[in-house]
Amino acid sequence: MKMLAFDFGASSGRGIIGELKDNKIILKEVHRFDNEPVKLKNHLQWDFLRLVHEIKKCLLICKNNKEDIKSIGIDTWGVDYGLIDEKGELINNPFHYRDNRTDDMIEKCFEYISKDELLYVSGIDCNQYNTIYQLLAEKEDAYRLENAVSMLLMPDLFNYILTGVKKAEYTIATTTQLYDYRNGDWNYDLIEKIGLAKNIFPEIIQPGKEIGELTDSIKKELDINDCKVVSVGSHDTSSAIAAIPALDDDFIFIATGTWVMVGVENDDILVNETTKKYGLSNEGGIGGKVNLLKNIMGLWLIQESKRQWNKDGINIGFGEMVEEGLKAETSSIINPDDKLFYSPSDMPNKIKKYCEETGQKVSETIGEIVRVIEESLALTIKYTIEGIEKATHKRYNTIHMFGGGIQDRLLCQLVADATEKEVITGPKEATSMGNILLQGIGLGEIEDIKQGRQIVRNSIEISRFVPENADDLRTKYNKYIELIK
Ligand code: LFR
Repeated sequence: MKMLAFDFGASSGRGIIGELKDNKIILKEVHRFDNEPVKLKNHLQWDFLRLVHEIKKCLLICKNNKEDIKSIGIDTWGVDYGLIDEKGELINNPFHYRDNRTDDMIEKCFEYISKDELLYVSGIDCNQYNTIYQLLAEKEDAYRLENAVSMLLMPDLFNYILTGVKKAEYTIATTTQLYDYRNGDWNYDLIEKIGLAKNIFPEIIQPGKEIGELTDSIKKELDINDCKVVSVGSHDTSSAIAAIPALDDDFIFIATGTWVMVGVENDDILVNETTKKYGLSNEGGIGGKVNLLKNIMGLWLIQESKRQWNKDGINIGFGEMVEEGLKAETSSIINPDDKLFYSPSDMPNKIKKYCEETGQKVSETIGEIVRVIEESLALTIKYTIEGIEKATHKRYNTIHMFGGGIQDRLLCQLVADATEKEVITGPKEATSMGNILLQGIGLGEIEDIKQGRQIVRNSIEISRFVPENADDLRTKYNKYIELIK
């Protein structure tokens, strides 16, 4: 039984076939492509047509390889969306969450609702990329909203293109900051309050449900058979968490990729003074769980440094960068979440500038810069875990770390050293695995997440990192706390 997962990240996308066999899940990557935003005049936008093209290309590869695909599931990064007009057409390319149109929108939003109330009703921290601020920015060029009959978040938009069905999947809906956990539906009061039309928000569906079949037009164009499209944890973070190979319930998770998400699974949303202080969010999870987490500006800093070095003619890859970082030493620390690092442009220079302005030794070499970024990420992770432990009044002994970033053994070791906890790593392709598990649940092949996690455990090799050199980071942690004050 084969299922196809599309996993769109903010820098690349993948088409992966997952097969369930002997209580194991076998993944085969069939297509990988770049997802590079385009600056069109003044705004950073997603190349949506290209992404649809890549989906079709992948479906053709599957057809030519005679893969018998039973279903398709799509997951993407959070918060971004497209607007659909009354004829069913996409009004414009979806904006990138890093576009600067939301720069002043958080303050604007507080004209309608206080920060405290917003945090309590949405459970989500006020990050400028959240859909709520993007929609407020959208109001400044109202013609698009005036013509919109639906707002579809990215995975919902792809599902719509494939099936013609407009639905809002729960996990991705919670990233908007417009979802109301108390009613289990869109927060229509808030939507009205900020001046948006209620009817553009589609009906919410849970993960693991059938959305529809491929449209006739796609089947005809590609000459392919019927295939179901199933809702998965369509927010990539939620799919990845579904695939944690955990045997018990109490663990810290660290999802690694462009962003690093540090959190725990809870049964309900949790908002208190501590979650507010630490900037924690409650994002919709799988199987009724709510993921209390913080988004940390993760490997984005590494990706952007690489991009700059490559642009400058230094032909270095991620693996070599990690090797350089392993050999280097640094005394400097940055706050990875500083606004300075948010938008794309010369990252190594920004890091140098940050060190200079904070009176620290300026990192010069590639190794030093990689080391500064990764030690600082590990310290931010430690800080966040402290916040989570305080907020939940619990102590967690195990950390599960997964996603593409676990290939970076420097980062995994630094996390163990900084937190002084054991780190279990795997799977690397957590998001695709979670996506496939949810399709399996949707098709009745897997009972629930518990069984799904056991299947993941049977399927992968996990590695362990134990704290080795805690002293150095313990000293640096005090400096980090001073820095973020
Ligand atoms: C991770 C992620 C984060 C979200 C960020 C921007 O890929 O989905 O959860 O906050 O992307 O959408």
